[in-house]
Amino acid sequence: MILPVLALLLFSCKTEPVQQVVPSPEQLAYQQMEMVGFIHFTVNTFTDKEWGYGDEDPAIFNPTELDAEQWVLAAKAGGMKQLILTAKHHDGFCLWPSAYTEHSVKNSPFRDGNGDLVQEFVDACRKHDLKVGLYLSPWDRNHKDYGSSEYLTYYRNQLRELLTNYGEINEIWFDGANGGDGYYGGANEKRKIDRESYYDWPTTIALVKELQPGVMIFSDAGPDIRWVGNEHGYAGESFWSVIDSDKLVIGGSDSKYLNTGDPEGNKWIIGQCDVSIRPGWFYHASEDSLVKTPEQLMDIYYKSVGRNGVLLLNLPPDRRGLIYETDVANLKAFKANIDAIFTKDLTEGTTLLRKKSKDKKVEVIAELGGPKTFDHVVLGETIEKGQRISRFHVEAENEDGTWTRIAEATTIGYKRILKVEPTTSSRVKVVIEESKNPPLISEVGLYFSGN
Ligand code: FUL
Repeated sequence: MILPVLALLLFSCKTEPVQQVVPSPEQLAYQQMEMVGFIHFTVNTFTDKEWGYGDEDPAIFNPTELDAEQWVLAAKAGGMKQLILTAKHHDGFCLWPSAYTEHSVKNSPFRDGNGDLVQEFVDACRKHDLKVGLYLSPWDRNHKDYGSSEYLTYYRNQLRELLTNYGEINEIWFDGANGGDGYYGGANEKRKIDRESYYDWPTTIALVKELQPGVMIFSDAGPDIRWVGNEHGYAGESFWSVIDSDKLVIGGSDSKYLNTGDPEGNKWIIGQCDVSIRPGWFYHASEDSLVKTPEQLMDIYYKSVGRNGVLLLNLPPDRRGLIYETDVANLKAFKANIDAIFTKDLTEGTTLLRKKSKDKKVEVIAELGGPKTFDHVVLGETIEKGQRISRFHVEAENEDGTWTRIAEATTIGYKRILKVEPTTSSRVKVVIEESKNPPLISEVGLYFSGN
């Protein structure tokens, strides 16, 4: 049951002793999407590689049945609210006919060299009401100037193209892989860059926000959305949306730190849990039998969305330019599973009591009006007011009036999903043990997977 914010404020409107970092309205809306999708597609799909060297002949980019609407419909059926396309991966090949390079779709057989896959992607997303994100790899193993300041001009020119020619773009994704060997216009050498200074990120970020004021920027360091430090889709068991931005560097942040966040941090930066539905980010026929099962995807869901993160699930199209049948089927089964569990909230229409225990702990008690059986507890904080709770537990009342502890954890944030042993009870209590400021619970839900 969702609790009205006003009642909660009245309940706990004492002094606010500690400064509270809060999300922007845009971040709040982003978090509410819960699941977004990734599309990794480029020359790698045709060379069977994960990282192209940069010397690929554009002629190999030849999807025979490409249909961006099929991607969008699959993602939508899987519960995703946005898709992010690799407009350019590390190999430098551009899926749009950039005016600044010949290394693009314009020199490929795709749509006889007249294609623009970014446009097709954007059109398909808009047609079916998905938000649009673009990935523009800062590392470019094709470009001759990579490593010098000229490349930064090239990179920003490309951002300008992507952020002015395709209408509203909702997210820009800057990955952190950087520098190393590559083709570099034929030099075939190793190029090292200084992660802290080379890209002059503040200038690029300002440009992005100037061109698209509403856009959300992802990187290891935000400013709006951050990496969670692994590519398994797992947020930390304790997971703060707040983090100290001074400790973060794009492409050089401590992955353990990213995986927990920091209640003492100075910025709200949403944690985005990226993972591929296959072992690789790009499609490889050899991995057709290794597509994650609905059960594996569920496990990821609990460890991402269920721990206050946003899940970013990659669905790589194959050489036809279509998301492979197994991937689509498993994705749909995953979503059906989520729907089956989380459709009927057993607290709906019942009373939630808020009180303080004898030892001054805030308790929220759900009166279920008779015994109900559940095996999932879903909690949420009123994150508009910040993420506050750092320890809590859940108890269920027994028939004889005693209480049994059924779950305990640390952070809640936007959403915390706890799987518990099947429990039958008429009253369930959430006890907040530690909280930075007065705790504000916005949601208590109880669900049963055995319906
Ligand atoms: C990383 C890249 O190196 C991988 O190829 C992939 O794109 C992943 C999502 O980000 O930084």
